[in-house]
Amino acid sequence: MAHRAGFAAIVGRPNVGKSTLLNRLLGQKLAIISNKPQTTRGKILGVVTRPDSQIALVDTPGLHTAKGGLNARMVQAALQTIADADVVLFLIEAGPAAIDAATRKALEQVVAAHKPTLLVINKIDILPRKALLPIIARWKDLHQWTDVYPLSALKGENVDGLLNVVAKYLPEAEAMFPAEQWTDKQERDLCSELIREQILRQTGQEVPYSTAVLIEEFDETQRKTGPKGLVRITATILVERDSQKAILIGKGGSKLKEIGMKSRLEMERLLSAKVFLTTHVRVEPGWTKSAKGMQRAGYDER
Ligand SMILES: Nc1nc2c(ncn2[C@@H]2O[C@H](COP(=O)(O)OP(=O)(O)O)[C@@H](O)[C@H]2O)c(=O)[nH]1
Ligand SMILES: [Mg+2]
Repeated sequence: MAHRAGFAAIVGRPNVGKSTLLNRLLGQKLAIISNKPQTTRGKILGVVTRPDSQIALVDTPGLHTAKGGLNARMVQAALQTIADADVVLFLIEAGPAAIDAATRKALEQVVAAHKPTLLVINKIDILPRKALLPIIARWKDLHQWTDVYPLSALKGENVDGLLNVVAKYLPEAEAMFPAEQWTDKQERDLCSELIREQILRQTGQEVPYSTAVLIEEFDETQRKTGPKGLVRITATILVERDSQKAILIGKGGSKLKEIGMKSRLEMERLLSAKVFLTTHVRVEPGWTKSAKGMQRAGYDER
C-alpha cells in the first residue's frame, strides 16, 4: 500500500475543543487548554507518524467574527491553515443550541475552501445518546461533508478511527518530517505556553489577554547528569498594568506561587527532567500594541 502524507487543519469557533483533540490524537500534550477564548494564539503543528502515513495536524486559533488587532491576526492564521491543508476537520460542539454567528462564519470559510472536510461533532460525553441524531440531521446538508464523526476529545471516546479516515484524504507522498519529530515547537516555547495556561486558568477575565510569557533562561547543562537531570528555567510574565501585576502575584505572592508550581509540574512531565523554575512579573505598558510585543506573545506574524 502506498504511503500517504499531508496536512490536516483543525478548525472551528473558539472553545469547541480543537486543542483538546490535537493533544488526544497526538497522545501528548502540545496545545494548552482552557475554557477561555484566545487560549490558542497561533498555529500549532503536531505530527503523527504511522507505518503507512504521516499526518501533520495543524491546530488553529478559533475562527470567529470579531474584528481588530489580535482577533484579525488569529483568524488570518486559521484561514491560511485551511488554504494549506489537504483535509479539514471542522469541529463543532454537540449541543442543542442554534448555530451561532461565529460557527456560521467559520462554516462559510470552510465551504469556500473546497477541500475534503470532515464534520467532527465533539463533546458527545455531555449529550444523551438520542440527542445526537437531530444534531447530525441539522448539520448534514450544510456542506458536502466527506464524513461525519461524533466523538469526545476529552474522554477519548470514538477517537481511535479518526486518523484512519483522515489518512484516506492525504496524497500519496513520502514522510515530510523525521519520525521522531512530533512538533515544530521548541521545548522552551512549550514551557512558556504551560505558564500561560496556568495564568488563563487561575486568573479572571482581566489578566490573560494582556499577558505574555518570556523564557529568559533555559539552562540544560545539568539535564543529563543525575538520574533525571535538571533544567533551570527563568520566565518573565509581561503585563500592561500595575493592577494586573498585583492580581498575578496575589496575596503574599500566593497566586504566582501556585502558577509556578502547577506549570513546573507540567514542564517536568514534558521534559522528563526536574525543573527549577523562577518567575518574575514585569509591567510593560502598551506591549500589546507593538508588532515586536505581539511576536513575543506568540501571535503569528504575517
Ligand atoms: N465535556 C467535554 N469538554 C471538552 C471536550 N473537548 C474539550 N472540552 C473542553 O472545552 C474547553 C475548550 O477546549 P479547547 O481544546 O481549549 O478548545 P479550542 O478553543 O477549540 O481549542 C476546555 O474546557 C476543554 O476541557 C469534550 O470532548 N468533552
Ligand atoms: Mg485552542
